[in-house]
Amino acid sequence: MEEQVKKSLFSAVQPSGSVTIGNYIGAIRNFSKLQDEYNCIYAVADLHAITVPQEAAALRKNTLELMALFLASGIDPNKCVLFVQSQVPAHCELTWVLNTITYPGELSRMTQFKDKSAKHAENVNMGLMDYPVLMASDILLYQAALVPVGADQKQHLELTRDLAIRFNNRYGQTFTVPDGYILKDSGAKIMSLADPSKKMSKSDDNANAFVTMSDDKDTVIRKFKRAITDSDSEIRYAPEEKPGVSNLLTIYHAFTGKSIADCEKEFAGKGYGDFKMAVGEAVADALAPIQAEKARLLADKAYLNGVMKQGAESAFRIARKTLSKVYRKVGFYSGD
Ligand code: ATP
Ligand code: LTN
Repeated sequence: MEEQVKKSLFSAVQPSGSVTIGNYIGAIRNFSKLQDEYNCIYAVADLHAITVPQEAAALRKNTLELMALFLASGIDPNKCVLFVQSQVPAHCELTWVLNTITYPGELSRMTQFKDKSAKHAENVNMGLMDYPVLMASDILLYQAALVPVGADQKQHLELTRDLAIRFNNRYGQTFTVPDGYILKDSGAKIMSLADPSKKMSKSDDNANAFVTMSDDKDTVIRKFKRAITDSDSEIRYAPEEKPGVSNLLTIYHAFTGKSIADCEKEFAGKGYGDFKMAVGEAVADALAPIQAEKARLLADKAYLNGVMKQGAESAFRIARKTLSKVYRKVGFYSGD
């Protein structure tokens, strides 16, 4: 009889600043929903974070905060492997090998590289260019079949597939070729509150453009009150025509679980002021228990350290198998 083996799934988020409700809706909140169906491996991608300037103390703080947020949003460290990327050296080791089958042109044409080099013109470094190869290593080390990410990461995933196929062709079957995984309900891309034609991003210079997972109730409500809508007064979902209002409806839907149609009905005949207030309240109410749980976890550093240690050990056990196979295939002498 054939045994049903669970597929492996890998994803990561960078500890590069305060996590926004966009990161949460598009990525993090989905992670815990996948943990029963798949072998889930989730990382805090601190090696990726240093490809743009980071302050050491802030990076350490953001790493702990992101770990606590992962746990507070329902990831169970006994069901998943949850770890900090820099604590598992295999990620850098595989990156070196994959670098030798990657062409510079493949990396210099990546949209994220072009955007981030324009934004950090004073620090266009090799790490920024190599970012996608490190990301490919993350995924391939765990033989992940699926990678849940937002649409902005599609190009990186394509490169990961190309590198896996190229290595397998050159050295024999070694890596699982992964697929992207977009959850049915999470196609949602959350847009900036200040300019609904741009995605909500934690590195936006305008703090009113995003709501972070740690904003308090007053801040959340203030930011929604200021959110850009339009001069019309109809609360209707029409992303092209009414991007601001549609974005607020998407956020309301994501945090309340009500369908978009029900949300439209709920606000029929009401003004934008009431609508924005209701969205702000719904978001603040949804964030409150996550913030409380996160604060509780952050106060228990010994527990967090333990989770990270256990996670790094489990990750290392899986990663080591793939890395040994790679080292053997490329001809590194191991002594046995
Ligand atoms: P940065 O502004 O530093 O580039 P970011 O806010 O875009 O960061 P990342 O750490 O690059 O966030 O992304 C983490 C995850 O969140 C990814 O899977 C990404 O696709 C998803 N994500 C980021 N922004 C949004 C958004 N506005 N809506 C939905 N998902 C998002
Ligand atoms: N680049 C990703 C974060 C990331 C990632 C990964 C996502 C690093 N390594 C491996 C999926 C799989 C981002 O979301 N910005």
